[in-house]
Amino acid sequence: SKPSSEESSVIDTTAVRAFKSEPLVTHIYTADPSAHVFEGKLYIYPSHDWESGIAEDDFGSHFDMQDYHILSMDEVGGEVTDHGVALDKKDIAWAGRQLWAPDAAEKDGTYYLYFPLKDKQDIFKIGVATSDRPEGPFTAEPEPMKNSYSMDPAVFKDDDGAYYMYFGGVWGGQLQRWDDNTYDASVTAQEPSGDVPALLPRVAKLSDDMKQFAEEVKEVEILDADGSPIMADDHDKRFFEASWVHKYNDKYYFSYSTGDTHNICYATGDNPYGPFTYQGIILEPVYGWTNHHSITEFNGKWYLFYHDTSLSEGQTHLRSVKMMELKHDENGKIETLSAFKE
Ligand code: FUB
Repeated sequence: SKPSSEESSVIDTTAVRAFKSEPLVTHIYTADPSAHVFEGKLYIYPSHDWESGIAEDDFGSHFDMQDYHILSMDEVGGEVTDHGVALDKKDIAWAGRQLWAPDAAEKDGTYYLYFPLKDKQDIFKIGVATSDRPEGPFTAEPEPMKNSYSMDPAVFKDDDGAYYMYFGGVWGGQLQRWDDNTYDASVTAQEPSGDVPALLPRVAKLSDDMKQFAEEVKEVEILDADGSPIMADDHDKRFFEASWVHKYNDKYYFSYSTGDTHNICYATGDNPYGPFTYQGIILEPVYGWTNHHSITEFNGKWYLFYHDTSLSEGQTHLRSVKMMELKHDENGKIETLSAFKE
């Protein structure tokens, strides 16, 4: 059946509770924070939420973002700089609508901003833009990345210097329309249900110039503890959107959002392609429908970057980026975090 974002768009019992962290900036709304350490500083690549006036629907039409602003800070708890507009939709030749959750990478002194955007046919693709500075301004390539689709790109650099892009998102992110890397326009917002495996995120190694995939896009398997695939009806655990990969003690941690059950979960594996085995929840539901994160080490500590709607008092498309410390225990397990004080 057709999912309804109305049913659970605001988890209102949480609204009255106290928040553990404050928004990193309050002069604009920011979301989907991808954090990286570049040149010894913390850079955050968020979506830039604003009030477009577009009505909420299951495809996320109300998330009608027009540009990106990049944030940076020299130290945790220090001043946060907004570097202004780093890339504007009007400067992207293939743009239709909706600049969603971006990510960034650096190679040989060039910075790459990866962004999901619907093309003029209203199909999500992934674009790339370059700059010689981490904060931009970025210049977009004239075409989206070949064979890219859906949204929420996350780029992971492995210790051997190879870069991998993880991507995909269900419903508004259109992943349910892609099977075997082929688009099926007859599928709208339905995702599989019943006794079948859930939809899976995608991965591909990046080319040397960082602007294309170097190989065919593959599915990223997420297995339950018993080795069986996570099933479509297991909405507490199944992949929905917001892929992220970090490496800790030689293990690969694939983390993601479960969408309509609002968890950030993680699964671990022995190589960048997976399979990844489900381990648990990193971040419980936040205030607001979407839950989207990144995980980065900075000056010897690990941090979780996330967002919520505390500043807009629950408007699901007007979010604010926050951060808090994250801990791996002696067995590599990540302690479950709540965005709320006890
Ligand atoms: O910001 C738009 C979309 O909301 C993102 O792409 C999703 O991950 C969700 O956070």
